[in-house]
Amino acid sequence: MPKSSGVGSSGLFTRSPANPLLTPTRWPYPINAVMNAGATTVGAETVLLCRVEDRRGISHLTVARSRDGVSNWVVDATPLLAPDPEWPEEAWGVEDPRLTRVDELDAWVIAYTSFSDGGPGVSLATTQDFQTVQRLGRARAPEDKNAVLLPHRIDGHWVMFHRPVTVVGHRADVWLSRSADLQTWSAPEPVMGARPGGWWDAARIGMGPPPLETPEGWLVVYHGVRQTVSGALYRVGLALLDLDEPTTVLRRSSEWVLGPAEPYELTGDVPGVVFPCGLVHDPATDELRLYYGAADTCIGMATASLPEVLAYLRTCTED
Ligand code: BMA
Repeated sequence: MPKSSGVGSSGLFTRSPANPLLTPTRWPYPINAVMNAGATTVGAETVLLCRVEDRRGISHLTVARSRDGVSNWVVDATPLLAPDPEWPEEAWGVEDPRLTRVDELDAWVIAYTSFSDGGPGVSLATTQDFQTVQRLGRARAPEDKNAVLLPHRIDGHWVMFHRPVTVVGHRADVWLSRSADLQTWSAPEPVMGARPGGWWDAARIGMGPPPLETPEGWLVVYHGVRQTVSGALYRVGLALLDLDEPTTVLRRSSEWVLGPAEPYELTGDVPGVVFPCGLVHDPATDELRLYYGAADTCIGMATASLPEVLAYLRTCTED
């Protein structure tokens, strides 16, 4: 048995009894699906930036707000970010946003997938109020997605994790690139790879929400994919990266900590998917709230205790 199996990897996260928190039927305008939301807090409110798939199959990003991060969601009547003809790389949609609060910019950076006939690539935008956005443009050319920015510079450079698909070998691993200005990015450096063979995260992996800074390292929540005869299974794993050198993996869960099990995770447009893009840490209670897309159809949330998550990771090895 793997070393980490005895310490409750399966009990670390608890689904909200209110799941699914957001569904297509409670949207203020007709849509096909709502999923994969970035998350943050603005004052006393939790803000989700939701990926909304319209009834053409094209995605845009719309804000939903709640006082407790669980109930009474108020959904904006119009998108915050929708494909714009001035940005042809978004022609087939904008997807899977991740939100990073960046105090140096007095703004949130939105890292999202911009999709067009060139394939999916990484784009960045900023917002100061979740009412207007300023696009920074394409940061990584196709095929690349699952980008997240760290909240502050390391050694003078912004650090962005992302998931290019390599031309040779067709691998889909997590890499990072650095930038002095959020415009020009360095050549990618490898961080964490899909595991081989029969592992739950063998087909491909990608960052979930932006890593959370903890005294023990950057806490990473990532998705891992297993290819099966009936399609892909998307599950969630954990890792810790070195605070000063985030290409260094200190710990990585051998087991997944959340996988599709509930009806709303097993039934939908893409069955068998939990896909986290948002993480909120409450410093008062040390509770983590993980927001995830379920079956590419609705949004779920699961809670965990940060001290318990870190205690679990201490029992894991680096690979
Ligand atoms: C990934 C992304 C996600 C999606 C997932 C499961 O490649 O495109 O947006 O939730 O597949 O379909």
